[in-house]
Amino acid sequence: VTRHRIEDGVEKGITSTQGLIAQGRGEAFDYLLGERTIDSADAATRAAAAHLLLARHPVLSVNGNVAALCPGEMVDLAEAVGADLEVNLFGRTEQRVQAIVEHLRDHGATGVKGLAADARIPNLSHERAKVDADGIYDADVVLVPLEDGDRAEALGAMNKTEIVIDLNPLSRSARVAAVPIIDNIIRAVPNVARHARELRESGADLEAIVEAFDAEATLADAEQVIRSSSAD
Ligand code: PTJ
Repeated sequence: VTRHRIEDGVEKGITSTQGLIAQGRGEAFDYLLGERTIDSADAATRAAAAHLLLARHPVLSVNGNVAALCPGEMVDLAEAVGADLEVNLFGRTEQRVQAIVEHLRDHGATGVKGLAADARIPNLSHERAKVDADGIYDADVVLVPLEDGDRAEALGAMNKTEIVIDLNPLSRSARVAAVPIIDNIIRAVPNVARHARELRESGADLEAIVEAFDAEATLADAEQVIRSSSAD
């Protein structure tokens, strides 16, 4: 099913051909993780939900793979935590940004950012650095799923709290994240939204959840599960 979504994404001009390679990489890691949400990833999604709820201005970054795989789930998460959605592409073309904005609108999004591109992430090459001044540039907490390492590092250098969803615990983006979620985006995004709603309803101590989270232990646990390819 996910492969067909990515194929459709390429056909509709939403997903890049590089996105096909990223999908294959992701599938390999998901297979090694047992195609399930391991306990440490679930704890990370809960910490991510706490960060997003505490944020002054949370933004969820959407690329061509994310738009093809889980557009409705991203719209729902944005609603659950009061975040903006912003299209931010590695291989940016105005046409592809427009196609993704329209695709997200078809899935219920209003006010998707990314078209203005009136600010720049410092220390990144021109096209990839384009962001909205009142979007990612202004955000304090950014969700950057299926991300390339350079941009993740540059966003981190802007002192933003980064939440990364990536099936590879050794990827540079996962390693620079305040909260790395080592899980398939298809499972992780609805999971973050569910945790956010539960945390809000229960009046949980969000700061304590953020404080207690250990990114290094999360990465080490996922790596250990992959290396042993056994239950966590
Ligand atoms: O749409 P664009 O132009 O912004 O380009 C997007 C891609 C994904 C092509 C670009 O960001 C890229 O090249 O990414 P990388 O460097 O291939 O990294 C993608 C990471 O996401 C890899 O570590 C994959 O293992 C991981 N990944 C792939 N599919 C999934 C995934 N992680 C979680 N869930 C998935 N379904």
